[in-house]
Amino acid sequence: MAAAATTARANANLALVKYWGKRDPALNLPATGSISLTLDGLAVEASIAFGAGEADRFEIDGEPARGDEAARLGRFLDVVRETTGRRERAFVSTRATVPRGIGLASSAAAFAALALAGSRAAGMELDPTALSVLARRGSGSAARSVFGGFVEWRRGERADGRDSFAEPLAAPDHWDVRVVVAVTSTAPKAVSSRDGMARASTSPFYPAWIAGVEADLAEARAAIRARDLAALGLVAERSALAMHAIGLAARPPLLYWVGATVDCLRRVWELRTGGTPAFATIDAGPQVKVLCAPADAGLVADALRTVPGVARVLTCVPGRGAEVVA
Ligand code: 2P0
Repeated sequence: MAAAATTARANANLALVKYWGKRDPALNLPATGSISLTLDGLAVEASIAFGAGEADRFEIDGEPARGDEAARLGRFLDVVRETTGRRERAFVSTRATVPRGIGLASSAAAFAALALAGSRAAGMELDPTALSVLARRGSGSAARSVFGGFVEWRRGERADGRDSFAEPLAAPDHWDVRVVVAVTSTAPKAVSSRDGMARASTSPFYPAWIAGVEADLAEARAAIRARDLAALGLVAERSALAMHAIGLAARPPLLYWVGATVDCLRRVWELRTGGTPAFATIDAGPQVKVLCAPADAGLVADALRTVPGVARVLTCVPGRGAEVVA
């Protein structure tokens, strides 16, 4: 008989110092450390029930998962079984609170929720470090979404990845900041993060990126500790632009931006020139995310809304880590 499902929820996270490239693609071991902020509301709920039939079944947003997505969920379920010792087949479903494929409903939230739901459904209470290691196997950035607030994912040195997990740097209530997100395109992205990262190694700029990340991490940690928005904003903007510069010089080139991405970036720089501390970051897609103070979020949102091509603007606050909800 099928066991009752366990459901967990996790939020997406925004990388302030980016994860871009792997030292081991099979285990999602990163080439460098990274630092993120977990964002409230950009959540995925995942349910897992073991003993649910002859074969694994997967559902995403109410539809049966197919092809690559089903295969990826199946591989992750195998990792959950390997970690917990459960052997039965399972029914897995995920539901995002934001539209998929626009660079916001991330695999980070999904695999952090799946790691928690899967381990609990299997009867295991993993400590946060082990949970982060498990989530990382589904998607690298999911290691960070296990935790709320400001989070650092350590690169680790071991070949088996046991020392490559995330840790909280500061709780969500340590520092009240806002992230204003400008959605510039709702088209599914042409190149996945996974493929984009693989291509990064063909760029002559990649070694320079690797060489600079430790200094960025140290600056970001100090800025978070001191609640220094300008210091954190500048390092986050620099990390994002350097990550995208790697792609421009890759072979073949990789550019995630659309025209409105550039216009939003310029609008943020104009705001700064005008005295509003606002700082842009961009992930593996065309959306622009702007870090600012709560008092400036309305002004920043209004400024981005008037950029031609911006379909939607939403404002996020720091969010909690993964939690069991049922
Ligand atoms: C990050 N990104 O640090 C970086 C910046 C996108 C740009 O982590 O292959 O979905 O599953 O480990 O975690 C997105 O990549 O990639 C990502 P996999 P993931 O947030």
